[in-house]
Amino acid sequence: MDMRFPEGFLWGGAVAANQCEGAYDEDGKGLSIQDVLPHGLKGPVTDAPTPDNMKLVGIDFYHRYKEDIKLFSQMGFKVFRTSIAWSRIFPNGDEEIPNEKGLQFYDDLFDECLKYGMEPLITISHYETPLQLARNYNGWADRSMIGFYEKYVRTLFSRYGGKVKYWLTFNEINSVLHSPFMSGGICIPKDELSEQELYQAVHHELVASALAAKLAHEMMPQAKVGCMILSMPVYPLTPAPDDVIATLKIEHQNDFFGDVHVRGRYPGYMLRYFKEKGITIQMKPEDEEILQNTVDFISFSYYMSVCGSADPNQKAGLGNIIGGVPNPYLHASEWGWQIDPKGLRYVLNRFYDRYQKPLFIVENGLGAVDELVDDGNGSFTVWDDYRIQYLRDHLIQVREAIEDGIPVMGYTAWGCIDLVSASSAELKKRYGFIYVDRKDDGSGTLNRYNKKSFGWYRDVIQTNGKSL
Ligand code: BGP
Repeated sequence: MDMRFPEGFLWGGAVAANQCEGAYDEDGKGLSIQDVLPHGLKGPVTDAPTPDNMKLVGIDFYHRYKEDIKLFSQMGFKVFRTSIAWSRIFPNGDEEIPNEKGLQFYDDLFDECLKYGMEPLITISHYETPLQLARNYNGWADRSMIGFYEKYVRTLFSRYGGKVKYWLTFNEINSVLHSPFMSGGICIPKDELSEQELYQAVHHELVASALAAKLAHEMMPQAKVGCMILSMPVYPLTPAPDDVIATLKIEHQNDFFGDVHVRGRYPGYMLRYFKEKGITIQMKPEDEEILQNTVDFISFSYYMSVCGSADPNQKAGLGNIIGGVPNPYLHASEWGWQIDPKGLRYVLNRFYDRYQKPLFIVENGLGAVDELVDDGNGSFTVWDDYRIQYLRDHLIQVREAIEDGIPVMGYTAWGCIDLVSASSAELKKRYGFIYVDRKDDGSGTLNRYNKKSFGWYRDVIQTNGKSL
């Protein structure tokens, strides 16, 4: 098979503002929920930022973005995915006037990308709800969030419409079911939160997402808007029909989000679920119509697959926010995430069979402990052959899916530069092609070093996949 990818394939990398920018209180930025998460995510949120919170400094991307974008350009990135920190634009989330310094920062960042011919791919909300919206309104549990989000989105579209073509409405929108605080700013502890409240919050996000698609199409005719879904294929643990149906039900929990974004209405299996659970979603008369503003493409993260089983004794293993029963045929990463390259081909096929929309892989990668070593000539590097292996195996499956006839728009490797992990809030779980000298005790120069994978990815991009 010719390993070359289609012409114009958008190769690149992805980060999120809260995991790399740092500068948590600079230039008028307000606090976000990330600024009060405890170190290592162990324990309740803190009242105020504490110095052991790795996100406060991150990798100092806020001050070093020029150096970093230059390094990305040396790898030949065609696209760079990042998010906008909502609390830089509206520090409390609900003020009238946006913060000009925050707006200026992203103007400068996007200009820097465009200077190197790199398209910005922007996540509007990536686990960064302004803290005051969480504290005062309970985040997405409250309908007023739709209005605050709308205002934020209008501000972004009118300011950056000429610079940003690709927009994602919410990072991993389905994760709010599993991580209501981080994903939705909902302050009620998870075990006290009812499904009624949770699905009401989901409804608010879905309406907000559709509203963003509507506004984008009205305000920026050139723009393409995507939903962003945490994808995780679920295979039946056995061929027993009960396991197959149990698997279908787990899949439906995720399909629900893509279905609404693409079909513009609630699917029957969800209406049945709500009925059986006694859940009544409060809707405004206009909601049905708003939901019909569907997305142009589907983007997703992919790290692992899981199994589904009807047996309640099967225990869920570790995973990317959503866990699941481990697959006996797969090996796991150091963090217990089961590595399954073929699952990526499967997921691409499944999304396309279901929706016939272009697909964008906006997160994929291996989180690992890296060791920076002296190469003997006074320079330092990381020999991350394990990361190259992981990425190569997954990209081969992307190529297979393209061969299956799937329109894949692009691929942005997650954490293209080391950053603070979302699930563990630590820096020792590294994904990057670029090593950042910062440790979890806060020490380090913040200097950047290219890993072995840096040159490997540069060659992959340069040859459009042929060198894989
Ligand atoms: C996704 C998030 C990212 C990212 C990634 C890797 O769930 O969208 O923000 O961090 O997973 O996860 P982690 O950082 O927990 O290894």
